[in-house]
Amino acid sequence: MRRKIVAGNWKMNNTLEEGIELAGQINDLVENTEINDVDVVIGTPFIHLTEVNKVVGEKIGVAAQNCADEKSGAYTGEISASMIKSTGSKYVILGHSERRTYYGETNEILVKKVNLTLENGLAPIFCIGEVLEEREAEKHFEVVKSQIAEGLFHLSAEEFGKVVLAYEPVWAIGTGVTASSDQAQEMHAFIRKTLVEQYGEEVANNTSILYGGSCKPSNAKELFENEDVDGGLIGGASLKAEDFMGIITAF
Ligand code: 3PY
Repeated sequence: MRRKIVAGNWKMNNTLEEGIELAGQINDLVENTEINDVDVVIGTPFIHLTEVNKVVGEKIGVAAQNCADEKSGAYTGEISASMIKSTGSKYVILGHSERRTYYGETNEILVKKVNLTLENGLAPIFCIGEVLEEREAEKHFEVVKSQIAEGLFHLSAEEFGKVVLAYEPVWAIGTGVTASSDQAQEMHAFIRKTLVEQYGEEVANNTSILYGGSCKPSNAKELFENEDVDGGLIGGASLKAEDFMGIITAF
């Protein structure tokens, strides 16, 4: 059975001290709240990974927000998947629209990152999503399908089984606009159908597909009630422990 997952994406926020404090607050709330079988993940900047892994208990997994597209060597400023693994982290967020847009991350680069992530025993949280013009031109299904096919369909069914997908319509990121519950379900069902065609029913039914983009405590329940929405990738609302908990407990 697929897992329900609520993953925070802190983006480029929090000093080391602030990050440790926030992770501690989230951990306390998670430890002391009855949670309805949800995997909780915190996606931090690289500098936090080691310390946040020390602060959180078994109920929380830690994610990096990117990794290098090479194994090791003369790549100044880069952080490899094996380095991330060595911090005790379990996930890597890949292909976020901010990385695709601001850092020129192409599907070709993402294939290398996905492979290195999996080779190092980490689970990719692979982001996909269309921009507003693509939705207005009714190209959103086509765009999302090609992002998945070009970034992931080189994987075997067994490898794909370790991937978490996050559908984040770019027009809903940092804008305060959320996809309606129906829009989210429609796209998530389409994604699952695409996975059935490539990998069959079993793999598709076991894949967690998260929704991201202005997900907050006030709209999480409605989004998570959909059959094909298995949780959320949470931006701004993951920066306050209580808001983040409000989303985790929306299941
Ligand atoms: C958002 O909710 O804004 C995100 O980008 C989550 O990744």
